[in-house]
Amino acid sequence: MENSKTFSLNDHFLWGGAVAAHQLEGAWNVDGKGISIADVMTQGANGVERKITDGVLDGENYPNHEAIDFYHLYPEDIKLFAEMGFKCFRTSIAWSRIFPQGDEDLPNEAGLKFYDDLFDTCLKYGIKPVITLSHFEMPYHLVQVYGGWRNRKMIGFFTKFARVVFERYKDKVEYWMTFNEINNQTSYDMTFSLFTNSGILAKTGEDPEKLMYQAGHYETVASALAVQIGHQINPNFKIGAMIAMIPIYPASSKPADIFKAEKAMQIRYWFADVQVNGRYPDWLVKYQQNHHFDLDITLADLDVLKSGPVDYLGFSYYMSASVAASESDEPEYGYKENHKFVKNPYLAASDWGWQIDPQGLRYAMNWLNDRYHLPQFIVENGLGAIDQLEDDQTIHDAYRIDYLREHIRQMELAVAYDGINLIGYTPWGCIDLVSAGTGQMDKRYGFIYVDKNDAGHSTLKRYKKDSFYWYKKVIQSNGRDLD
Ligand code: P53
Repeated sequence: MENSKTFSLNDHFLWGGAVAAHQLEGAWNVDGKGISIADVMTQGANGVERKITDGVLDGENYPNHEAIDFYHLYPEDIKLFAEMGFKCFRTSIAWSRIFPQGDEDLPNEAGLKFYDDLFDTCLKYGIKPVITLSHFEMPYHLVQVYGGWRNRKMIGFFTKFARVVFERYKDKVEYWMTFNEINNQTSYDMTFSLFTNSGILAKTGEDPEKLMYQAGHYETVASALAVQIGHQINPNFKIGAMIAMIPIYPASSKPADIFKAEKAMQIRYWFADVQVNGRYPDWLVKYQQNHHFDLDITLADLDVLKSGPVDYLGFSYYMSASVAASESDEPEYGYKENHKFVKNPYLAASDWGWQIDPQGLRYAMNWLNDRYHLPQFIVENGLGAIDQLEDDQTIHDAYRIDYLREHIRQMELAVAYDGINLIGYTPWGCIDLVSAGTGQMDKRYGFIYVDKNDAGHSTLKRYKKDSFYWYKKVIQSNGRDLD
């Protein structure tokens, strides 16, 4: 399929892996770290939601408290990443290590020091840190006292945090992202995602949709300000958006299905529209007026949005979805109507029901390029699966290799034939970690197995899976050898 004339990943292509602080660091209350929103979420299971508790309660199981103890074990883990040949490593900075409560004037030096050491270790191996400022992990104090991102004060707390870490790591980090999967909170069941994205728990009688649009406004303003601050501190910084890219297809070629899919895409991608174009899309201005949301959006905010567009588009890609029109659809195609996904008969799904669609990645890259005309960075992709540690300490994860191979193929086609300017590729959970959605350890993504499971067994020992050796070969050959 591939021929050398059209093969075009350049020599600087950033192969690597991705994680998030709260999902692997553990050490939740060590060296002055404050409680984060991830610290009050219990372990769920496949099909069983995590609970959000009122603070940290005795007798509950909080998987992020220990996670895989990367906080103490990272030198060994980075060494394994280096052995695979990583050029970059995407992680996040736990906001609550730097500002334990979020509203202090001065940062916590021990937290800053941890990331200095972590980034130095990466750089020693020639691995560039790629850093998300906020990955589902704001200080819990900001939820309790200010109500999370429903409050305009959050813009100030976030930009203060951004400024401190930009200053501190300006010579160690070049690639940044502001908010992880900022658009994840557009999902229909907003209880969970409003909390993980925005630290908001809707009160009785409050409209979660309105809260999402208000939080989303403050977050896009904060993101644009962070882009400006970052560029002042180091003009070479590349500061990106980060969206959860789930293309939504029409279930059929029926015009009503096609139009509904278009509306569903508009709803899902308005965050990126604002972060890239520096303005609200027209449909959303109308929608917010029609619904009398009466949001706090000032003219000064709109100027800020204009002056802080992102440098590149980071996105996760795991799956696609589909929608079908129904008789009861309103002409407006409102929020809920667009989130009733139907099964795609052409696609298989993971054990967690995520539809596997490698070609959808190429489709997504084209769609994003046509819409945004920006360099792209695939900062998450992967298969959550149950792995078996054999008696001889091997893990045969052929299903994961198959998943990644097919996605990398499509990604390479998009570069070779569609002209996509792709910066890099960092598969999710390059070492097993705590699932964001379910809080499980048993839902694994890694090239490196961590001996810890949902039933409570844990040695935290690391083992190389078959995919470890495979990915090493992929990187060594710059994506040519995918067998
Ligand atoms: P988990 C939903 C849909 C797509 C991506 O997810 C998502 C989510 C949230 O669960 O999140 C991203 O662990 C996220 C990571 C997360 C990863 O995908 O639920 O950025 O933090 O771990 C995989 O299997």
